[in-house]
Amino acid sequence: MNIEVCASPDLSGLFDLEGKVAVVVDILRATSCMTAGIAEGVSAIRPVSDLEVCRGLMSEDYVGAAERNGAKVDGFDIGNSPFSYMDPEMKGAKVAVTTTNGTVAIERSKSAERIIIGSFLNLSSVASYVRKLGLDVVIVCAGWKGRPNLEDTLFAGALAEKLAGNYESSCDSLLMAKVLWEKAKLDLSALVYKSAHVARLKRLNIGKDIELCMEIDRYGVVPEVNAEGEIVKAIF
Ligand code: 3SL
Repeated sequence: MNIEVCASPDLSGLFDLEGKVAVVVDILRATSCMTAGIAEGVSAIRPVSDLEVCRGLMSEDYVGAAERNGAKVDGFDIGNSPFSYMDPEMKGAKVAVTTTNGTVAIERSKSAERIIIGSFLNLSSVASYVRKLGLDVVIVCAGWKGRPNLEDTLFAGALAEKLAGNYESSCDSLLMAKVLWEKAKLDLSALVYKSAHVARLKRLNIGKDIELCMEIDRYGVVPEVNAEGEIVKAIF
């Protein structure tokens, strides 16, 4: 099987996702929120890229989650903190979510055979599930407004390491991700704390969110987009 990395949603047109599994990643923080939410009992998450579509879903019994440029959008129930998704009151809830980059990356992955949600929080489970699916893989990084970013690229390297032996590749983005991961893995936070997005988020005082998003294998779940376009817990 083959594995590639799409370093930003703006590059997705260069990848043929048909018949493949897209592993979408937005470490800070969208896919970490989705992983934590599904693991802690949120029943389904509907990702949408449009703010007004998301607002409309709030009248259909969805909890509305919206973030732009890191901040919660006025008028929505929650923003984009994993701790909001982990709130015991969210057990059984359905969430409609829109974020600056993460939900765009999911939207751009629509032509894939399967879309699964990756984060450091569920790294090993994603690797096991991907191996079980036995399809070619494209890791779709959310990046930041069309640019690649450090933390999603690191995840791509970490997942590639877990899949080594089963997958081959001639993708330089994957090679770069693996080299970066190899250098950073012993002290992941030290490097991520130098990233542009951590600097951007500093004004929001969300150090505890960042720490949580760096935890490896806190959860054993794999969120997956189902036929209705909702993210639910994959059964495997
Ligand atoms: O861009 C996104 O989708 C968000 O995850 C960004 S933030 O972590 O909420 O700033």
